[in-house]
Amino acid sequence: MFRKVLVANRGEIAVRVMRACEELNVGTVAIYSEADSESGHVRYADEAYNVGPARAADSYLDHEAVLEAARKADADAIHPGYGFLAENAAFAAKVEAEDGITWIGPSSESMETLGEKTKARRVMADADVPIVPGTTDPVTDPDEVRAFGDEHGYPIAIKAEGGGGGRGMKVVEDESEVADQLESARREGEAYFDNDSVYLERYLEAPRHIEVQIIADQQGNVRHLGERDCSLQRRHQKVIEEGPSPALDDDMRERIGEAARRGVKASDYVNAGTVEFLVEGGEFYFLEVNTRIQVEHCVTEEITGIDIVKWQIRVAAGEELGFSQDDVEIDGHAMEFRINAENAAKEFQPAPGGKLTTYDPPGGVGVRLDDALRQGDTIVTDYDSMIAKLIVHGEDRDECIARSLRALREYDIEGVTTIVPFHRLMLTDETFVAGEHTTKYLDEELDRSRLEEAQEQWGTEETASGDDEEVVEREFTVEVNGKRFEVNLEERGAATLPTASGGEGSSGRPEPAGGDSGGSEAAIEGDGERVAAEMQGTILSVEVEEGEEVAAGDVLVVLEAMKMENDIVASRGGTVTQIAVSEGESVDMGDPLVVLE
Ligand code: MV4
Repeated sequence: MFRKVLVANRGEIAVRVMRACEELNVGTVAIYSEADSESGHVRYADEAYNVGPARAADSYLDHEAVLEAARKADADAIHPGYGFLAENAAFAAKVEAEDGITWIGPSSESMETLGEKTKARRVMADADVPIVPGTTDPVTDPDEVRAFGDEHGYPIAIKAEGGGGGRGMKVVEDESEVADQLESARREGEAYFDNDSVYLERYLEAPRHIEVQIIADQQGNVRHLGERDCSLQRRHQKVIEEGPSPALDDDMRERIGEAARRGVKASDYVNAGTVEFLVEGGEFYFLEVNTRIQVEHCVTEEITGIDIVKWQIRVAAGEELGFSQDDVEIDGHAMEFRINAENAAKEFQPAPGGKLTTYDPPGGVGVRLDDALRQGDTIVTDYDSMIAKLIVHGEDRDECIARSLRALREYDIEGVTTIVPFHRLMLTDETFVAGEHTTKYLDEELDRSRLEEAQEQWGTEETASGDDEEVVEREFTVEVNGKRFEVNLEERGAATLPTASGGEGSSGRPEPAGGDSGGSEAAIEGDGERVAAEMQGTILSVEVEEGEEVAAGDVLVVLEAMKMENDIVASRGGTVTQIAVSEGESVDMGDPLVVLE
């Protein structure tokens, strides 16, 4: 077993992995960016290393910085969590090549193989796993698409080889759209994934999203741990996950689990993974493999009693799985509610960070809270709007729903807006309670006015800018047993010393870079209102032109961040006098996007 594991992540998943380490009597190392110096995962770890500034590309995603922290800490394993570097085959390969440090996760080769969508489809088809009718090789010619349409009918999904999650899919409704959509899919594939290969699938109109949890050891044992239903999504973002699925009967449950096992076994896969399927018309079809632990793994842990993260660590250390497939039993029902700092009544707009003036999570029978927060923390929203996960277990789905309502009523959060009101609404929504929602329900069917009512009834106000206490940094030289150390101390709440240049916001941190971080090149002129990026991300589209009149609420720019599409809207009417960004550009929090007079 390892002595010390570096968790290359932050927030709730970092604490979750560290808890598994603690139970295995393994030391824990955290990494943190400047934005996270006071965060919960740093508090929890035995030791912590700064890997860089707030910008993820310069800290959590910086391969060398993370590896250097592992070397400095003398860690003998790295757990990536999810997101960040969790499915980065190049980084996994670097860790595999590093003497004395083990990668806790599937091999970089498995990531490469299963990350290439057409190859994954071939592997699955060869293992007799049903795939969506389509091609297992890339297509380049519109005539290939038309021929596919003649055979299988429309609509057709054109998917990017390197895509996944919510990106890289175009839907062709009829033959007239073939050439444009094929060109658009290839262009976006090149822009976003550096890979213009695309393949075809018959488009399923309103599927459910069912995924099967897998764990495999180095001795060739592969177990499935049942399925999760992740059909309740908004713009490809999961919000509530549950298990077992209310849409599967026992026969399909058995078949989909065994299909996942066959597919993973054929891939020589080791460690934890998830096989995603689309389910429609009583059939299931392979979609893709996620080669990491997932946000929603807790649902499976609660209905099987199996600690997946501990098995990840033990399998990486060479241990054999200690249970057979027949030992895996599904007990009761569980739901996971992602507690996102977003305002569901405002198109799930990310809420500004703030001080958690009240943080009083629920408890009691069947209630699990995975977070890295305590009252008084300042919410860091540089990376992901999810601040916690509430997981609830009941003896059946009805009890799970009743218990979840009780837990959400108890969940007292003040100081930042969250989607708790949305969750309380869904637990009284007829379609969701009946388990009849599909992946399109939130985006196309739910009445938006009900979100506003829920926010009115159960929402909390955001604090203003929060009375951030002053942070004063002082440098000291200390001598211990004759050895001198230079030490930087941060004093919170102390009187601010007069500084020569100022240049820091109330937070005590430097203001976000002013557009010189790979963001807008144009100098911003004039004294109009500067509409700035609320978070780091990539410009998906610019929806206005210079000189255009806009009204309050009009979408100016769509920013892709935290795997979500975020509409940046005009707060008031005006004329667009300058556009500082263009499609595909990356921007940092605070970078100017548009100027309105
Ligand atoms: C599909 C599909 C329908 N038919 N493929 C969305 C992103 C990527 N994970 C695959 N996705 C889909 N692929 C075919 N052939 C519908 C979706 C889809 C979806 C899938 C799962 C969960 C949520 C979704 C939301 C919209 C579309």
